[in-house]
Amino acid sequence: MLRRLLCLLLVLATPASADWRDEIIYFVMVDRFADGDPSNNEGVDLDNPLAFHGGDLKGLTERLDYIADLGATAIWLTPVNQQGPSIEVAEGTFQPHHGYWADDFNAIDPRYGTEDDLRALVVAAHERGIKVLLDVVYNHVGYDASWTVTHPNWLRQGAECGGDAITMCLSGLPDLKTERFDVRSAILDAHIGLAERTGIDGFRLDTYKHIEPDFWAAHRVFTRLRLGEDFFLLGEIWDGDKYLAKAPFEADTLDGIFDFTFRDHVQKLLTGIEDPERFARYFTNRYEVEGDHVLAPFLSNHDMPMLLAMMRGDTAKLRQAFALLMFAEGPPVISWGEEQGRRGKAWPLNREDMDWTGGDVALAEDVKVLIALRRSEADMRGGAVETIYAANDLLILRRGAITLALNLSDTPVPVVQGLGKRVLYGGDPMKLAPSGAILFAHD
Ligand SMILES: [Ca+2]
Repeated sequence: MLRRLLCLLLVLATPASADWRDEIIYFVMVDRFADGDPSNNEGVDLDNPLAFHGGDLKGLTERLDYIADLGATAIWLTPVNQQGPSIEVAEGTFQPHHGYWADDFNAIDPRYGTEDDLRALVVAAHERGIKVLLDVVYNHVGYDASWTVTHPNWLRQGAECGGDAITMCLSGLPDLKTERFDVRSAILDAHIGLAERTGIDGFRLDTYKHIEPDFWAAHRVFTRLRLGEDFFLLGEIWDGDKYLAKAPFEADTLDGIFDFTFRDHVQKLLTGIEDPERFARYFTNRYEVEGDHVLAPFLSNHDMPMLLAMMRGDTAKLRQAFALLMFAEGPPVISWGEEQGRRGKAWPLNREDMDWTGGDVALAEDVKVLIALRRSEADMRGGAVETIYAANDLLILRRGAITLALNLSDTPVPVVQGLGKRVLYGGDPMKLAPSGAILFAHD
């Protein structure tokens, strides 16, 4: 009996991140995904890439079946707090469509919807087995936000802005004095309160490295106390990799960080800048993390050009990238529309609206197959990656009983048949197409 109880306790004590290693995360910029309520389209200008485009929580909820059908098991959505004023930039009027320029952390921006809409989204997502990660900002408020008038002593502005990562005013935004107890109370209560009331499963934490570690330690204590042990914390640390993950993982202030190096190496491999041997060395060593913490690989995010744009629209190479993404350790992250060939160039053109006419349907079908394999083949999620061959424009990697081969040349190559009995993806192994990818199983 005691033994059974101990086993049960061990199961209950499993960290949140252990489950998250198996998730497929779909990233949605709320304003750019789906417009479910035209009545809240204040200031919408579809011709201006810097303006609001009308997407909202209702639209996202209505499209959850699309995300479930793709095979994603979690969504990460951009912040939904009430936003501050627009600003004028060289490119035109810049509205806070992205959600990172908050005015009021205690209110939802009506352009995204209401708190009830967020709650309804979470319920509908959970009904489909999809978890919800909400993006929250603790580092700054929007330009000319209300607190610049009502609580100026809570903010660093102008001459007060420091020169280090913690006290700098990122992009000139008013920097929250997160070292102050009253500021901490206000912002922790706001974000954690919203999470309590809406039942979300975790936070994506913006600008992690711009806030002092002891704030994040307090944050972990409060999220554990009020939201439970399983509440997942995924931090954005620019250039994130296993080295930058070390401090927050050792301090256990985060469950995971985004792996920025993954995108960088995949892009270099597929554009011929990095040879397969060097890539294989990186790929087999990228995932050395403390305990059950995770590094989340991705191909593109909203702060960089889409990978497809960097590969001049070559969708064969994007298929190779997706094959690597689904073969990589850590929960893969897919940006909205990337699966159907969204190819936004540099900012501000990298945040296009989701194409609900389907985009590149054949590509999306292949991505679905790769996602389904990731979910059905346990070896594609668990265990280390090893190199079988990496030279002469050919890369062959193995995870458990699954082998992935990529042809990096522009001529067909035969791949040794002994690599596996069953072809899971990618056609004829005796004639692996230029920029082709193939997955085998041994059983
Ligand atoms: Ca709308």
